[in-house]
Amino acid sequence: MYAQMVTSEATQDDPEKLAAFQARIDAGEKIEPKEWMPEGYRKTLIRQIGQHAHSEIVGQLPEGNWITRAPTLERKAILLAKVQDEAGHGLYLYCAAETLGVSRDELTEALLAGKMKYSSIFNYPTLTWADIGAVGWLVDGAAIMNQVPLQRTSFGPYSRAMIRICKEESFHQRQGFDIMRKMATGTDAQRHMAQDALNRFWYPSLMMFGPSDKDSVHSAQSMRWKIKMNTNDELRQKFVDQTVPQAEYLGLTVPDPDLRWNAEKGGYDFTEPDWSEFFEVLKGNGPCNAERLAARQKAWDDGAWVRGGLMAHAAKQAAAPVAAE
Ligand code: BYC
Repeated sequence: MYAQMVTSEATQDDPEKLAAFQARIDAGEKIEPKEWMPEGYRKTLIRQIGQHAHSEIVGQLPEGNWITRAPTLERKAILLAKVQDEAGHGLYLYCAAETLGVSRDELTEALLAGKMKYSSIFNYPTLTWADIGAVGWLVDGAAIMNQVPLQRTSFGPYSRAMIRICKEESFHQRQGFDIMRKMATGTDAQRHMAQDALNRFWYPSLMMFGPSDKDSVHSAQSMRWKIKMNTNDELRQKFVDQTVPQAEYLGLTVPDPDLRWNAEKGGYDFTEPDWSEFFEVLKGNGPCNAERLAARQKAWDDGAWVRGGLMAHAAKQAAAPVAAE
């Protein structure tokens, strides 16, 4: 079903309808689920929203890994709340995808079959407590940079989900920065851990924005449809410009010897990530790909009895005669 919806290139869209649709997008109107939309628009949304939902759910794993080892009760409570928020974000996004005619089960099965992606960033391990700081500061920071413009995306349910998600992401980023501040101003060993976390998470965070514009296959059409509001390189540049002064404030060094302020362009020149590493991670060869998918597969298998029970209950309810008042 998912493959049929997403990989089929054939569209029978009427040119007049297409033009009227594009005019609505250009005028800034929101498109709602039951309204006519081109097949390509629907498929692109299912792909992007579905991948985004999977990222939120898989994103719980590297952070959940530290709940039992958070250094204080307060840090534990905060991290627990953050990880629960990610589950909620996944839920909003699966619901938005469902309005396009694909079920949450189908999306999960596509993920487990390797037909859908989730963000490359979650294929990197969280080795120390400082990594939880780096994830909040850099990974949630990159997520916000990407998601704030998506609040204005053209598809109504996606846009509304983004508004709620962005509010919570801001808190997530603040908690990450707060952990980094504490570590960076702590003992030598803590400062070393903070620097090490920045060293390992800097380039994977830059990769979150997707390949460079020349290699981005979907950007041009997605921007015409306002499914995406900016190119990958535009957002990456904004992220670097916002984050470098924060690293300086923390007294940490961004692991890029060629990082320079470029007054002419009003932004930093920086070294691109190693794109061959990015594409290897996308192919399933990152440090944690197998572990992440195995965890999702186990959760899916362990939940089979709940899904089965709910479906049996729903079928029984549907078959039962309506009780007289
Ligand atoms: N990882 O043509 P392009 C978060 C794929 S986490 C994996 O530029 P597009 C959070 C791309 O899918 C952040 N795959 O694609 C959660 C495409 O392959 P397919 C999640 C990537 O879609 C918990 C191919 O590369 N955020 O929020 O126009 C804790 C070519 O790329 C990645 C979202 O998902 C990647 N990094 O642009 C903390 C935001 N980058 O699909 C934080 C919504 C690219 O043809 N998504 N690919 O097989 C988007 O804005 C866009 O989908 C992207 C990619 C900018 C990510």
